[in-house]
Amino acid sequence: MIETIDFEALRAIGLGEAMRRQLEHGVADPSARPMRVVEVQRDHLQLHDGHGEQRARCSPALLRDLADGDEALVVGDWVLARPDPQAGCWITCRLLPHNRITRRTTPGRASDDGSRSRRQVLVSNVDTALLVMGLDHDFQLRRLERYLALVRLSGVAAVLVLSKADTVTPELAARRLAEAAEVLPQRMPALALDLRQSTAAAALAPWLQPGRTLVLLGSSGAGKSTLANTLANTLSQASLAGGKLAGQATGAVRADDSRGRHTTTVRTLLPLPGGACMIDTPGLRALRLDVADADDLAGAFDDVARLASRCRFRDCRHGQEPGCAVRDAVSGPRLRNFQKLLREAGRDARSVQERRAELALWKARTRAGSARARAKREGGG
Ligand SMILES: Nc1nc2c(ncn2[C@@H]2O[C@H](COP(=O)(O)OP(=O)(O)OP(=O)(O)O)[C@@H](O)[C@H]2O)c(=O)[nH]1
Ligand SMILES: [Mg+2]
Ligand SMILES: [Zn+2]
Repeated sequence: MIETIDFEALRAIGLGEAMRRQLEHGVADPSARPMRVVEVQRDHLQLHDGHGEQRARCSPALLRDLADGDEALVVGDWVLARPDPQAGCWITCRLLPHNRITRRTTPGRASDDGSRSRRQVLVSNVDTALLVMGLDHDFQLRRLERYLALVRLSGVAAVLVLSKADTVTPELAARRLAEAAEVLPQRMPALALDLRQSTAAAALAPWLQPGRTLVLLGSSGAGKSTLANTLANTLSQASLAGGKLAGQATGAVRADDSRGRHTTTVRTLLPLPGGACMIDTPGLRALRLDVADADDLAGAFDDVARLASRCRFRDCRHGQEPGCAVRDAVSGPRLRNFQKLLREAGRDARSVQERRAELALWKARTRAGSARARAKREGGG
């Protein structure tokens, strides 16, 4: 099986060392081939094998397995799939992702008390997240902190891309970069770019090595799809082989507040001509973090984490407590945002407990029900 795997082709859709090792060690099913999930639709998935895309469905056994762990296949996953003339492909196995970016969602009519929040994996197996934020009304440090926490939680490296640099003066762009640097973890790169120009591709070249997977994250209208298209176009002109252009739809933002119109509606993995690949995502309407406590926020709030060890009380919430080292050193808006994210986490933790309580109650009821049925049977028989 291993001799027949086209590792070179798989590299163009982001096969890195960790996945390669998994493939070399444990492919049990000789008729299955490794592929990557590039899109998830309601009734099927699109897979890529490094040469082209195929329609696929998940085998019932794998669906059951995933559902047992409250999971589903997501864009970026590596899978083994068996070709089938009728169904396109049957996915029989998912390789263990080496990272995943997750958030919490409150589906349906859920109220904002978090009682129905669920974990949702957005993408998996990513090397770099490009956090895209516009230099128009989209520029907002508190939202940036939220996105930073999202990616730091998953262990994915991030780069801040401030888009629409052409619409502001170089002085303003520089000031915004300096403001952003105040909330970025140390050594995290940040760039201000016009995403429609090939210069954007040149500036991002260090993260676009062959075999690398990037994901575009940011609010609607920030310029994610614009960047995907620029990279596809610029790189295909640069590479002799040429390549399929991304052709992601883009949409103008509202003039008064720069808000986007949610043009992109699904997450899609696009192989780029240079050998890297890019996952374009829809702007998230609401981003709830999947955090449990302050430790989970330490990646994005390293200053708070560092200073907290000097507070007088170990469980200091950096509110009115005496001897707080954080309150004096961290700016008010940043600290309030940290506390807000923590409160959300607390609500989610409670809702997990509530769900456990519900489950216990339900199990007890089922047990009581079957005990009653047994008693009836035995009594009647
Ligand atoms: N002037 C200028 N316009 C840009 C830049 N980047 C994006 N735009 C414009 O901003 C608008 C929104 O861009 P999109 O790429 O559709 O934004 P998106 O982040 O993909 O938005 P969703 O798909 O809705 O999440 C489009 O009209 C783009 O042409 C830039 O760097 N400079
Ligand atoms: Mg888009
Ligand atoms: Zn404190």
